[in-house]
Amino acid sequence: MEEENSVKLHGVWSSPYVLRVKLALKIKGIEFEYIEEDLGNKSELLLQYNPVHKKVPVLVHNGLPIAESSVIMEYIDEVWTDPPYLLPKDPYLRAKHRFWAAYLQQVSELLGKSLLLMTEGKDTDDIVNEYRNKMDVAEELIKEILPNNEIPCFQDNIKPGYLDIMLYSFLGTSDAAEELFGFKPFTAERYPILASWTKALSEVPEVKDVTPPKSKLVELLRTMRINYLPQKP
Ligand SMILES: N[C@@H](CCC(=O)N[C@@H](CS)C(=O)NCC(=O)O)C(=O)O
Repeated sequence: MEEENSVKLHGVWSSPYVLRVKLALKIKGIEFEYIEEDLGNKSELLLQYNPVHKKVPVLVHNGLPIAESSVIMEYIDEVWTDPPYLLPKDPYLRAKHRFWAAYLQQVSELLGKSLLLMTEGKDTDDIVNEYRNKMDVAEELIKEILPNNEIPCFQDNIKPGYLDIMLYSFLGTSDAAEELFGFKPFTAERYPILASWTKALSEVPEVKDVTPPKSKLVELLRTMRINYLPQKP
């Protein structure tokens, strides 16, 4: 039988989706046991807990599995009701944060596809353009939810929240791509708000604590590239 208040997270260290859940747990101050999965040889437990997608992250709370990073973050905020809150209490602001989080999710998928194509040595011009156009819109319009147009926009100005986590989970580790491909996912010149927001997040102790080291990510991308391009190590 599961002990009361047991919190387990199945993940892989390099996953931006798993990073979201680690950040949410750390920020809320929730103790958890972390189980590193091998996606090439998924554990029976992972397949049992997430039979639909068979993906990480999966959070297991008192024996009950929850899948999908956004769903998990909302669950955490609803179950652990003490502050800091991940989502604003005001319904309109909460809707706005969810709206922008969904938008950032689309942007992060474009970045993920761009990096995958780079890893495979394929042409990325179209997808990178699409990514940058969406980033331009975020840079221009996301300030509607920044209190007094100020950065950082941490939830309640105390700790990073849901939207901060969504932003950081794809921009916070993107400098690994720069080192390997010479591709800059964002620059302070073109995206001053998003860049200073990401930088502010990277300095928060809980965030530093769970961000994978850049050198390890670069190594992983390098290995993936070698596997895709065996003739060009
Ligand atoms: N929409 C999911 C995406 C999770 C996801 O793509 N996880 C990847 C690791 S980054 C995975 O488990 N991949 C295993 C597979 O595709 O078989 C979420 O937000 O949690």
